Amino acid sequence: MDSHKKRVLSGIQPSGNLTIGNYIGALRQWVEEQEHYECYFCIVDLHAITVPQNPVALRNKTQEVAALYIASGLDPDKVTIFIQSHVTAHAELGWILTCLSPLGWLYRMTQFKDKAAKQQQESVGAGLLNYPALMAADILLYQAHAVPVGDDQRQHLEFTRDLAQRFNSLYGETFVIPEVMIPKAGARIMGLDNPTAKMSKSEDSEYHAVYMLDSPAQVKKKIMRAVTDSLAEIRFSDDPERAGINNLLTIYQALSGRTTNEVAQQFEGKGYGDLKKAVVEQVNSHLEPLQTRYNQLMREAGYLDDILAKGAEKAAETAERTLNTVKERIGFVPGKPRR
Ligand code: ATP
Ligand code: LTN
Repeated sequence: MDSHKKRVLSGIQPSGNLTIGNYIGALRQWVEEQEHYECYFCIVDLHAITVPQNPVALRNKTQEVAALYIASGLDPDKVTIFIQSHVTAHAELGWILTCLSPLGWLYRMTQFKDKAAKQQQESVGAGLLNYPALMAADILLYQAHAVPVGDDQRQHLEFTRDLAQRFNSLYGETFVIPEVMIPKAGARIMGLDNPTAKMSKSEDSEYHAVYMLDSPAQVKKKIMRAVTDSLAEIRFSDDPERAGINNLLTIYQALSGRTTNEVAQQFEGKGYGDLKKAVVEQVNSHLEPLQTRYNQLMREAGYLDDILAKGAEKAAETAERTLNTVKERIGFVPGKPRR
């Protein structure tokens, strides 16, 4: 890996089946970036347990997400892929940054408010509130210059930048201040059953999301049932009443790589059924080759474990360097950590 390249870090939680929102908003841009940056991509299991998880499902999903990274086109010879909990520096810096995070900043996070509202108040874990400090640790450990994420993560990136600046001004220049990198098309794919809410992998209603491992028939069924409106006009719009059609157009545009104008022209005067069929074709033509690679990977016993072991080793080397500097700056006595 070329050490003169700028660094990128990002991650996805193994908290369910990856959706085409994760693919369009995150994974697809990572595949582009691997050519231009020194990249670190992790599967953030420590973040996943900020809400309750079934242990067996968590283990399976963690491996599945790793395989989907590679099936989407990430090349393990070019990028470092690892499981967050395999690199203990994340939990360590996460704690240090938790101690530096003002409660006011944490309570302001919309993801915390949304996710806390979905649980019984007494069962909301403290980890859900501290989530952004751990995310900041993920990013700052690698001195990442850029963080490619969907639009919903913008606020967490602002938090990371503010916290890094706070640390730097208290203890001296230590962290690179990272930039957020949001895709131009498809930064916020909405739920098919409710196009005013973000498509999310931990939403379990049947017609909410297209999953990356859905069969062509499932994709078709879900998209043909997507909520639209009765206005019978296909155009991009930010009118909430037209959110369903806007979402389908956005998915089509992001996957086809066409411009907004090209897509608008293509569907002018067409019916909603035509648009839905075109979206089904686009989605399936992306997912089919990806699923073939996924199935091959899952058959090669040991291949994935090997990549993840090498990835953790490389990641730990980079992360430890930053962590040691941080420990020294805040006044910890140097010593060899014991496990
Ligand atoms: P959960 O529902 O478990 O919180 P999620 O589906 O929101 O999960 P994350 O693991 O939180 O997924 O996000 C992984 C990456 O995918 C992030 O960069 C996030 O911004 C992006 N992403 C998630 N959902 C969408 C979406 N609907 N549209 C665009 N990008 C998305
Ligand atoms: N919070 C992110 C997942 C995440 C992440 C990160 C993304 C955890 N650590 C570091 C980018 C960089 C989410 O998508 N919900």
